Amino acid sequence: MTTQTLSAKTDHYNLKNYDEVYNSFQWSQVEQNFSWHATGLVNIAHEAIDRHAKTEKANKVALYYSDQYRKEQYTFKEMKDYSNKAGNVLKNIGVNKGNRVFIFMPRSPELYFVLLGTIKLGAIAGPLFEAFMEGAVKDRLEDSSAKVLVTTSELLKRVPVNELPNLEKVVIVGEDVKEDETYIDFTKNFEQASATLDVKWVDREDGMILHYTSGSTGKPKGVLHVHNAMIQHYQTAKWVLDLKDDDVYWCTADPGWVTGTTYGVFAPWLAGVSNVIRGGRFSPSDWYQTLENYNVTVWYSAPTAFRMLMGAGDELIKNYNLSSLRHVVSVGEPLNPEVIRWGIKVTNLRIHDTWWMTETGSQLICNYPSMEMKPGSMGKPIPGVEAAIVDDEGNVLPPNRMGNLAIKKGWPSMMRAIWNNMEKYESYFLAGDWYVSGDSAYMDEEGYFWFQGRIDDVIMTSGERVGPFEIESKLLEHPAIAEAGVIGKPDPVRGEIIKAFIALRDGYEQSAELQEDIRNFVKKGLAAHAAPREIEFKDKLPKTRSGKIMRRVLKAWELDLPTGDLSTMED
Ligand code: 6R9
Repeated sequence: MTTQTLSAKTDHYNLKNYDEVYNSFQWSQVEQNFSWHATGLVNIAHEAIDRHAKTEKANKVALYYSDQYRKEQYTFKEMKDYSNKAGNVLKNIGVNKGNRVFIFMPRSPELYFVLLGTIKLGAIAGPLFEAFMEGAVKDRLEDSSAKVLVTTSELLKRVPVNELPNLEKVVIVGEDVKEDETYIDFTKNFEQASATLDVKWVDREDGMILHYTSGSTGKPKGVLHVHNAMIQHYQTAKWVLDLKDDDVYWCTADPGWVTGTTYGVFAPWLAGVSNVIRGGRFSPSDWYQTLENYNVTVWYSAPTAFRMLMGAGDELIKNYNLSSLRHVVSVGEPLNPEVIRWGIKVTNLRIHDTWWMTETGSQLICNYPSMEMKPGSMGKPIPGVEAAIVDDEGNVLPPNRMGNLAIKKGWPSMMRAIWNNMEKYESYFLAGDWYVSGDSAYMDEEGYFWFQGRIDDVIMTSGERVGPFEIESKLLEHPAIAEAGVIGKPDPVRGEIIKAFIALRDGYEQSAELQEDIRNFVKKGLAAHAAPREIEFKDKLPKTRSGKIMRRVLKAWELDLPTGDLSTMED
């Protein structure tokens, strides 16, 4: 265990006295900021955008958007008008409170207008990664009974519209869209739409966003978040992102990942700051240029990106002026101490780790700017949140004992349902009271939490959370494959790479050509990032008596580790 600490100058940060605030804080103190205080009803999109359009912030830039082809900016007033227009496009085709509207498109200003417009109608937005292939798209639209999909002409090829009976309308963002009963031209309708919209006032417990996330067993789960989450989005923007009025903030995440909505949309705009969104692919020079061009002050990214920037070399970064940066934050995977050291070397800033999950809706355990930092530790729970290490019965373990990282139920942004599967939802809670994260960790004597790994087998590759089951299911659709088991294999750059163990059907011979064919099959059927980089052929795979593939055994073989208890293993 490393106890090396890095201290901060605390005077100018938002959460100056963590211990004092932790001991006295109540979430009700934050609630006073929002409109439900007066009316009992609320809408997170109104609070994030429209509220500021009525103040001196109306002409402040809310969104700085850029990609390879576009460079645009929008004030809070313009964001209000354009999200109203997008809302009207959806309202005119019958979108109502509670309907699921899925958004399957690359980052663009329109994506953000549509997301906000959907939520303004009281409907539930379902953002999807543009990398998804047909099977992945279908699973999610089917499970959620989506009524409307907003996509581009390009991505429409991956939407099996005829196999989705609940899907009533497909809104296409693009040129020369042929309209009929099903297909709607976004651009034409957006131009004609009114910029005035009656925001639907909803209960704070009403749903607003549905993020699908992978588990190690079963299909991807729809994690439902409600408007009430805004309390924590807002407060963590202050405490953890340390956002202040004159900040220019950049969160690099795509809205297909919860980080790209909670911290790419809601948190910065609830806090009323200028938000940078960069479309297109990762490229080190592009990213440094983005930081320089917009004079970004607060930057939220992920260890995989930091590691790739590190890999691009310290010479490259010297070509850019990053002197505007004052606070750097990380999420998604454990933040390696070497990365923190690199950050200090090249920017003179500490990178602050934050731990949370799709299911938790916002940050829970963090390194605050005002806190002494222990590199390699995730930090401490935010005020208003109780975290502990518990055993499998829910008993709290003493310091330095590894166990289940658990959170006392009831923080404002906690998920409220797994769509269509309340049994799964209930299974997250031990003894009714502790939310069990599925991560293992320990807490030291000073209350710092140290991440150890996933208890189940979910793979984190380049910051994407990939469930082995989804990949295995796809592999089994390949005519040559009898059995497949997928694991994450540690990789210094990507966190993990995907390795597949495959047993072939009779009559098929292993070959390099077949490996390539299998890889392409997953690429086309699921997503490029889900395709196994390594494939190994086996006569058969280790399985439990109930037929579950034992990935931990595959992993142990691969890494030459002890296999652990094999009592449930089939013969
Ligand atoms: C926001 C997000 C959640 C899982 C989580 C854990 C891993 C996230 C981490 C971290 C170590 C951190 N994770 N942050 N592990 N240190 N700071 O990532 O949501 O995609 O649902 O993933 O990611 O394993 O349980 P999600």
